[in-house]
Amino acid sequence: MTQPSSSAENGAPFGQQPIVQIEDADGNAVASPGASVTAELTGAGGATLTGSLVKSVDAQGRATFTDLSLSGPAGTYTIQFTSTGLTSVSSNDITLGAPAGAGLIVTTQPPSTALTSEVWDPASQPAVMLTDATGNPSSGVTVTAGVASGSGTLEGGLTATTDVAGIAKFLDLGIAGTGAHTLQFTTGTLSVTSSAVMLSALSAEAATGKWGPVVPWDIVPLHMHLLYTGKILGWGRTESDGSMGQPRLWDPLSGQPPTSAAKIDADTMLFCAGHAFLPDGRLLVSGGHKSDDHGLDVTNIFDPASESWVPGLPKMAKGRWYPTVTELPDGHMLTVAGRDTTGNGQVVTIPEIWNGTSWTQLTGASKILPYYPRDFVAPDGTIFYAGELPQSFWLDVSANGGTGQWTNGPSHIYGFSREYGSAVMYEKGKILYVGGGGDPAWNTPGINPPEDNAPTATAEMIDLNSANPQWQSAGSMAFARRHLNATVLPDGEVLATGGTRSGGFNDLSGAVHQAEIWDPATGDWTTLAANAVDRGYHSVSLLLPDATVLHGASGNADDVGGAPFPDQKSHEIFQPPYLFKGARPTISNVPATVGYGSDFQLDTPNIGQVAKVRLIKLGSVTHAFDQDGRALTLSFTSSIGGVSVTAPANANLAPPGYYMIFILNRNGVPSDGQMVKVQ
Ligand SMILES: [Cu+2]
Repeated sequence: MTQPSSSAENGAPFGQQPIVQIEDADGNAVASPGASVTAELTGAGGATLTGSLVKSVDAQGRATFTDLSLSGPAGTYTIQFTSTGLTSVSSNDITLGAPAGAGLIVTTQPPSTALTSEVWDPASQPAVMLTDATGNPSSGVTVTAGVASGSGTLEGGLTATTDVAGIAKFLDLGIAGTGAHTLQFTTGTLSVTSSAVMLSALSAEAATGKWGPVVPWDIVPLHMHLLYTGKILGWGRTESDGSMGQPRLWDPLSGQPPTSAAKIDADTMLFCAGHAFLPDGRLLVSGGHKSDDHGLDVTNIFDPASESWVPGLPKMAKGRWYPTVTELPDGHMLTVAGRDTTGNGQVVTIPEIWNGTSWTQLTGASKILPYYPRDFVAPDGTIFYAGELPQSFWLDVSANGGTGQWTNGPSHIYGFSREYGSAVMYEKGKILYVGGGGDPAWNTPGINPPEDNAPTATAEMIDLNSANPQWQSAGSMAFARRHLNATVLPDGEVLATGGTRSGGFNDLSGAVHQAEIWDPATGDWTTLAANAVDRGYHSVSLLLPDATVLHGASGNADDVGGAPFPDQKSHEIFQPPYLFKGARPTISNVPATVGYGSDFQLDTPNIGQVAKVRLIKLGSVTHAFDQDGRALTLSFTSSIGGVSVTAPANANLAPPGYYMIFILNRNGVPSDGQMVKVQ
């Protein structure tokens, strides 16, 4: 190789630029078409290597660098040159001189291109170095950033303080505006101007989000679960030949399509069961399908570690078809309602609790509830029934000597039953119930709730943290919907997908394709992009670790009310607007397990950019409801290398098990979710 200059002027290109030759083991030049060489500064010292750091080799296998320079504290540095698959090589020592006189130089330039208001990636956050009249670094001095040219507004922390090396590193800058801008950094009488940032407007998708293509499955995956392994377990009613539907296990990261997902047979029909995750991440499935309106009394558990069903589990006292399973704070599992094995489709009135080895009936707590109750663990540890009935109820499983007791709660504003509306706990103790209603013929034997023929666009919310919780308006969607799915997003907003605005059970002539999003800060709904496929009865939506939402299925049902329900053996992926607002923060490390009330370290390169930390339980969705869904915002403080996050205070707020943890920047742009077990 040709060595770079052995001494370098601070901030100026080397007089002699390095040339690196690729050679074989015997020292012969090798042409190596397509190869490139990367230059990187090694060793401590705090200087920055700038210029074109990656060079493609020429026909003789030579990489010729043209504009490398060093800036920063005076000292001795070496440059390492690497090329994929080859032994790297280091330069001779380079002596960097002190900067001349008192001065301020830019050691890390802002990005050359960015989106308006984007929080720039940490590697593109500007840094400047301040030296005194003798050329030594000046520490502890505040440097202020501003816009030097361009009409935009600088956002983020506008001051930074020099460290012992004289470096002031900015952490979370961005510019709201379009076109070319430069930054000015000022301290005292000194100032320096950065290279240009060319800013682009946001794409339309930053307002509407974007739907991906229709992805085929072999089945209608109308029950769908995100496992802690990152794989998705899904099942429907039937196979293509009409035989009993069997679960599929699909790994979205495998690159393989869902049609090649492994089929993992269960020995009973899991269609129309209830389900939620156990504390250890296994999936508990309560009941299943004997015939329409008649359930099975079986217990099934899927183990994501062995990717198999646990055999020989004890049965429930009653069959359950359309029950809801809720994980209790103590890790036991509550199953409520559903239709029995025998009789005339009557509701099972007595809940049962799975203690890990067997079921116990809550004989003190008898109530008739419609299909798939929208149940949640409240902050006080009781169960809150949010609907579908207009009246809410509380279930205390420990009352009556452990036999349970229901008490009356507040009523919805909407006067009709919200059947096949969707409900989510989007924040600690806060529930949004949206849409539903619309079929007077869809009766629950033994009760007669008021039913309108049309579904509703209205939404309501309740704060269970308050002393006297009451349902309050949460605005209205642009479209009335029944059979919609509500999904909590990492940023705390709630996405509504699919459903139909027609009256009756599932008239898909009114299928709604536009997604809508609810902002809890404003209470406003915003209409987003439209998907391609009618997805009504038996559709699902599931938040994935990459912060997208899978929306799929529909149909695979007996015809109710004379309208056809086509089988939709597919899903579509929705990228919410936050994925179109520039660089995403990343989580580099998080503990595998966190204990209630403890502080834990979350590592991120996005120092100074974290605006929010969110915890979201892995979804277990069917029939317009995520039975295991909940999300909460965690408090944090900055720490070395990231943030120190405080885990949920107790299991009422976050029942034990697997959650995804996300960090978000001030624009609400989320990281990928990392799996963490709360215990
Ligand atoms: Cu169903």
